[in-house]
Amino acid sequence: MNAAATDADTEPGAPPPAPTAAPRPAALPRLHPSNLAGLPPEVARPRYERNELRPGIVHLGLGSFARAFLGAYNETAIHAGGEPHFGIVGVSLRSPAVRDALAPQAGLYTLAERDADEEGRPRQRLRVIGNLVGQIVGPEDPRGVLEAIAAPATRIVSLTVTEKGYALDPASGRLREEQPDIAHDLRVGTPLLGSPKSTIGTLVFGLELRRVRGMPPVTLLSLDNLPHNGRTLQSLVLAFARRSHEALADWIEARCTFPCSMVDRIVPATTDADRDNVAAALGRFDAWPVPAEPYCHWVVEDRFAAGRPDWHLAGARLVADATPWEQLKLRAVNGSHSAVAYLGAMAGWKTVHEAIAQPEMRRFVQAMLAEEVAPTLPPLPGLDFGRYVQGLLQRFGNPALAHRLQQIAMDGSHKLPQRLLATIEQRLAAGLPIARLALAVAGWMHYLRGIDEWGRPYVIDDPQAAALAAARAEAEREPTLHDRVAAFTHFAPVFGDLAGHATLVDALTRALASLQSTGVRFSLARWASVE
Ligand code: CS2
Repeated sequence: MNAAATDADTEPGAPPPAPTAAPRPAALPRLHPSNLAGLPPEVARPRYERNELRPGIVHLGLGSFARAFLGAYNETAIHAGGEPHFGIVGVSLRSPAVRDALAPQAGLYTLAERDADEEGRPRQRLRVIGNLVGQIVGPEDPRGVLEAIAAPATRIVSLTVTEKGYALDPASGRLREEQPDIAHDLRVGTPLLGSPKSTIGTLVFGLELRRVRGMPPVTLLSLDNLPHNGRTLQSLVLAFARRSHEALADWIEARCTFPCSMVDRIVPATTDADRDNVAAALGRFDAWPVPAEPYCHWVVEDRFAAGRPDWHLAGARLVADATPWEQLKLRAVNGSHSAVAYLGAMAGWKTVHEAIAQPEMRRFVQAMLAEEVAPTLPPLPGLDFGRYVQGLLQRFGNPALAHRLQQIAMDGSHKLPQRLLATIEQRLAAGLPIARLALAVAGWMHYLRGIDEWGRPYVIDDPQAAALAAARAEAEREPTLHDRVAAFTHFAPVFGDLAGHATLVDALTRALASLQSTGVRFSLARWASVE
């Protein structure tokens, strides 16, 4: 199968649809409810009546993360005796690829939880997941998506549409009304006059149908790596709705809820090798299995407008305020992931596993987390940060996951603000040093040149790629590296109020000079031990 057919194909802004039909090993039957009974005994499978599941959740963005995270928690909760009213209707917002792969399997797919045993030998636990009860492809059936959101049975509308799917201006926190899909949907204005193209427009139009039909409210649940993801989603939805009409905005504000959540599970894109491996283990062909680490962690605010599945039975932590967890996750897990991705890709390493195995990288990440990230985090009773970091390094070192650095490097302009720059801003305000965080940001700036230390070119996969290239070209006109860096920090979507900040510009200049002249490995070693 075409290697480009990753989960990203289902997300907004993703490349054009990739070919969908994976060549199927001739001898193997397709994974299907009719042949579950013959699976090897060690493969977990639905042990409940699938026909009794009711579609209570509409999920937008049916990529690998949603299937490995929401689908897995939901499955465990159902097995643990949770009520069967929360089957998932998955909505692909761009491409039919996932639907084409899973429809012949009646929505079944395999989750391959992978790590290594004590001797370092890769191992996996296979689980066939059964709670995906329906699929809709937005561009084919936009009305169907709105009807699903408006359906009487729907109680939760959840989202994994990646950072860029929200049309959020990260620096100001506002809806980007000029973004073409949003501008289109604002012009259309109401579901009576046409179909939406953007995620936020889709939500608002669906909610409008609910409201005019007198349906009960729903919970809107963001599962993306955004700061205050629930509150952020709420303010974007309300900003859009207020532009349509006040009564709708008031109804949403008064009746619907938007819990914040912290989601954590590493889910690399599926490769053909994964398909072959899973097929061999199942004795069935699954066109789109999902590999993931065994670890998963979900903290979600318990504010649901119309009930929720018994996700706590599956280990989800239901809390009043998810903020401290979310900051820990975004700054420690995602912040170091991005640092490893940009610096590692420039050094020519391919996967997180390979990059974190380099002693310089490991020491650098440890130092960045302990010295610069930890002091900015709110207290979390019972959390031993040192152990958390050790666990994280072990997760990054998982030899059974080929998590490509280029996958994490995608969409940097939408990731850096909450992963690295918020931490920098907080430290600068307190007069604290930022050298290591600055090396990570400089790693991204260095990466934007599009060619690694071995002279190998790659594509900058970022919705702002053209604007970033223009900003770089503009900065290049400045006479010194310091001036060039200063000019580049005026790229507002990423740096916001930090534009031209003297201490930041100094730190970035030192880091970039070192990366350019001595390379990644040497810079990592030096910055790991800097005072
Ligand atoms: C990664 C995340 O691709 C990325 O940007 O940093 O997807 C990361 O793997 C997850 O957030 C881990 O929970």
